[in-house]
Amino acid sequence: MSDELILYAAKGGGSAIVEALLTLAGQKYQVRYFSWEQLPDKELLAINPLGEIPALRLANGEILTETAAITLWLGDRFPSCGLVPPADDAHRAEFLRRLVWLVAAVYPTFTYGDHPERFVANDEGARQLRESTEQRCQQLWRQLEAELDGPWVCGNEMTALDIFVAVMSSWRPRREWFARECPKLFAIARRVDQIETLGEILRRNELLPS
Ligand SMILES: N[C@@H](CCC(=O)N[C@@H](CS)C(=O)NCC(=O)O)C(=O)O
Repeated sequence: MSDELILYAAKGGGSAIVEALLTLAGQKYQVRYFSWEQLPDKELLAINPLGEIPALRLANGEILTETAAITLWLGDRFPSCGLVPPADDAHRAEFLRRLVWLVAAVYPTFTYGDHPERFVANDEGARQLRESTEQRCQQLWRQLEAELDGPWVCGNEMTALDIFVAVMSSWRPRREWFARECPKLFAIARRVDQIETLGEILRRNELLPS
């Protein structure tokens, strides 16, 4: 068994967040990309019964899924990388609240909006679900935009949450909408793009033009 971390991924998906976090944590990893047409893939279903990326195979063979869990695991394992504010940090509670909010409120708008046909019986229902999840997604981003009071999502230091924003703002309604409607989030995403190693990952994931 490989003692290297293996990331199960799909280009442009939430696995791009984990690629960036592993890179910032200075960890070597292999990436196995599935094509979107392949999903849900048999091999991936055996790794993650939800059939979702990202999934991370740890050196001991254990599988870690869920972006928030992977983020917190990285923070515990590599505390000096600054991705997760430590327990006694003034921004810890805000970090935890926003991390869970991103995966529990924003991410599901894509779960239902990307594949509405899985959840409703007919085309009209699918169209409505796609439309309502897109509205909800925009409303949530506006909420975060209104709350922000620092250069980064959690104050003066970049954290893992800024990486979430850079990747997720490349999804619907996409960066042009953020530039217009959520300029603070857009500025955060642009600063992340400009970090050389992260810009490379975003380009590899086709989230930024190459
Ligand atoms: N709760 C999961 C959500 C992961 C997720 O929704 N992944 C999407 C791609 S970004 C996926 O694998 N979609 C493929 C499918 O549902 O078939 C997390 O936070 O990691």
